[in-house]
Amino acid sequence: MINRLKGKTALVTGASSGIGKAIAYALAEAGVHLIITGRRIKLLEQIARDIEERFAVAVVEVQMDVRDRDDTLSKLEKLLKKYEIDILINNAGLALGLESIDEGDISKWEQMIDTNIKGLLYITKAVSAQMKNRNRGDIINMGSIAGEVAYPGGNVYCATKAAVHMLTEAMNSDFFGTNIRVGTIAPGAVDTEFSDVRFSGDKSKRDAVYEGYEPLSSQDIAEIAIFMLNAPKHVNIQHIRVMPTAQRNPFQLYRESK
Ligand code: NDP
Ligand code: 8X3
Repeated sequence: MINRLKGKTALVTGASSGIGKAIAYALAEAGVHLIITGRRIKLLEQIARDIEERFAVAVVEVQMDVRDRDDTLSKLEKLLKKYEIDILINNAGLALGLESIDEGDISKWEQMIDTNIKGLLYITKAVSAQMKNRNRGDIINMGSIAGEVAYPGGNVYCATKAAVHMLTEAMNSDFFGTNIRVGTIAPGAVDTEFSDVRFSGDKSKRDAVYEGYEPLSSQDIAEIAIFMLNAPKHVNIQHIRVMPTAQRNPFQLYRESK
């Protein structure tokens, strides 16, 4: 396959674990220089040095809580003065809890909305302005099957991911006439720290999510991201829904019994 990515620069949000981390490694393997962000700076430092040792790319790690608008925008302003960002992976996100609306925890709702929607917007505004000036750039927004099908207790998380999907549509519309391409990846169950976070570290609840079938891996999603980004310039892959073969939708998950 032709490598159209070598020498580009990507900013990956939420690169300290799971899907974002796997995308960072896959981009590095393709020869892409990286700016990796997240709150857990120690993890980002380890990942950055490991990538630099293994691949011939430069990696800059930046501690960034995307909920903090002023800090995020000021760090991005500095980064954008120094780097030309070709690829933006809007991946940072989380689900918290699984309570029905009437029993929901408002602070959890706010954290999901502030991270999954508002954080994505702050970053996109800053980075896409530079992309527009350069008339080039690729943006991948991490959506979810949860943004297409609501399931019990998913409520606010599902709504944030539906917003992400609509923002991909909106960005494609706003960048009409430019070379900026925008796409969503909407996965079903991926085995990451996602369920540890959702269930506040409750291991039995987390393990139950992935029991009796083969979930998607972060690497599966990274391969899809590379496929989208490596497409020829005139090809804009706007949306990919990807599910484990055992999971056809949130309600049909085939688990092998022990
Ligand atoms: P992980 O929990 O493994 O990774 C989440 C990443 O988001 C971490 O790197 C975390 O970094 C970062 N993050 C969370 N909150 C913030 C914040 N406030 N500021 C900056 N970074 C933040 O889960 P996944 O890899 O699974 O999740 C990645 C994306 O994929 C999310 O958007 C999720 O909704 C989506 N997704 C996941 C699916 C799954 O089944 N796992 C399926 C469909 C979509 P740190 O803690 O260091 O800040
Ligand atoms: C993560 C997938 O189905 O747990 O977005 O919401 S799901």
